[in-house]
Amino acid sequence: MAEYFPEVNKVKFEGRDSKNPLAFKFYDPDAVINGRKMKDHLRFAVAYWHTLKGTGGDMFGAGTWKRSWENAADPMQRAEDTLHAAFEFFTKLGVDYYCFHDRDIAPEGQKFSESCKNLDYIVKLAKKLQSDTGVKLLWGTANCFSNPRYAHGAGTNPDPKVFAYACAQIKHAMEATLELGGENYVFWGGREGYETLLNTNYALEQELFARFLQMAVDYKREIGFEGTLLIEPKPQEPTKHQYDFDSATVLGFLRQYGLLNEFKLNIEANHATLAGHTFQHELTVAAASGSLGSVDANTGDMLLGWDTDQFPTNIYDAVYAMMVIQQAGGFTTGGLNFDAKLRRGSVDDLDLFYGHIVAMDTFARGLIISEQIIKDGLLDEFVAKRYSGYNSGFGADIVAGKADFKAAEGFVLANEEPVPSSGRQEYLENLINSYI
Ligand code: XLS
Ligand code: CA
Ligand code: CA
Repeated sequence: MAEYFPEVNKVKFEGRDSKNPLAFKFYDPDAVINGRKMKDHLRFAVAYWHTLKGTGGDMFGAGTWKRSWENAADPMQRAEDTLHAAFEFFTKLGVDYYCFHDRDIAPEGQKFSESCKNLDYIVKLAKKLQSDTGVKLLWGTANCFSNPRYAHGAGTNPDPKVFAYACAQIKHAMEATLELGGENYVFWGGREGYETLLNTNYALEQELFARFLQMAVDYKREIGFEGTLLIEPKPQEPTKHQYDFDSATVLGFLRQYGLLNEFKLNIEANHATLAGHTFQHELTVAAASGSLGSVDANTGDMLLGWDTDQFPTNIYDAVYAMMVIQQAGGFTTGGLNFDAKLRRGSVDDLDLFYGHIVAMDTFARGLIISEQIIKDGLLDEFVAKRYSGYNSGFGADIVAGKADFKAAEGFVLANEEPVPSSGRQEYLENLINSYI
């Protein structure tokens, strides 16, 4: 069996003072924090598409590297070699999970039936490698955006033939996910949206999208898939306006169509910033509805307005994200999937390790620091005090739904003019800095 990363042994935890770039400084998988192992809090996953299939290409130029696992002329042989390289990478890096699109792991055939056959063959091999290594599938998904047939969308396509094709493709990808014990199934609607309203029946497309998702829910029940269905918001790119714009939009849509209990959200950091929000905001909105499912952990570049999918290295972002995740009770079926790709100039295979190691260490620090902040309780205490007026008197009546405008008027007449008390933003920012 070929070895694809001969220069790397298993990446180990060596502690903060280590100067070894192929060791973890903060991520100590079996260390217990608040009764749970670090690896079980963080549930790291590798994204097959970027890590195994990325080429370094962008819209201005061709790929800048060619991986040794992509050498075979026959596409099925290439898929097999890639799968072996993938599991070698997962085990050497020490992640417990991976994620894929159907077309990442197996090539699309001339006909739908051939595509299904290709996928089934690779799924069988993946199942064996999963059981040999203990690596698990965090989520599967279908690529319903690359093939030209999806130019005008999948579940919102004006042509029912394409709608049907997407359903059939997702049916098969759900079956593959079930077969591999996947813990979630993701819907990212890259082309569910519009380029111009001049040719778009917006109302019908919304209805179609709801029908599409309901069919997925029905099929999930039919085959006994017990994982979580996730929707991944993104405001645009490739589509000018994507229907799953952000957390709030998706939650409103799900509520409107009675689907709120059927789906949770997969929040991607870079998509949050594209929507004009922070990562922390998107996580908070999802968590407030009990809909925080999983996370695509990456980052954009604040000077660039597109989806650069970089490896996350910002400690503050990781701390704020982990605070929301942990306060929402931590991950159940979800995890932290590194939907991140190397910069075009990072051309070596080894750079794949460096990218993941810094990302894992960043979130390990995020976890350690956020747990300390939560445990000390100073921030919570401040927030609780800020809203304490709602615990009694007229405030409690408001929360209990017992107040009305007339009662409010009576309350105002009987009380003194309200004066603002300090929100203490700078004090709190200083408090956070004291932990970092
Ligand atoms: C693209 C998305 C995509 C989803 C899975 O921007 O991040 O990769 O995560 O289809
Ligand atoms: Ca993503
Ligand atoms: Ca992205």
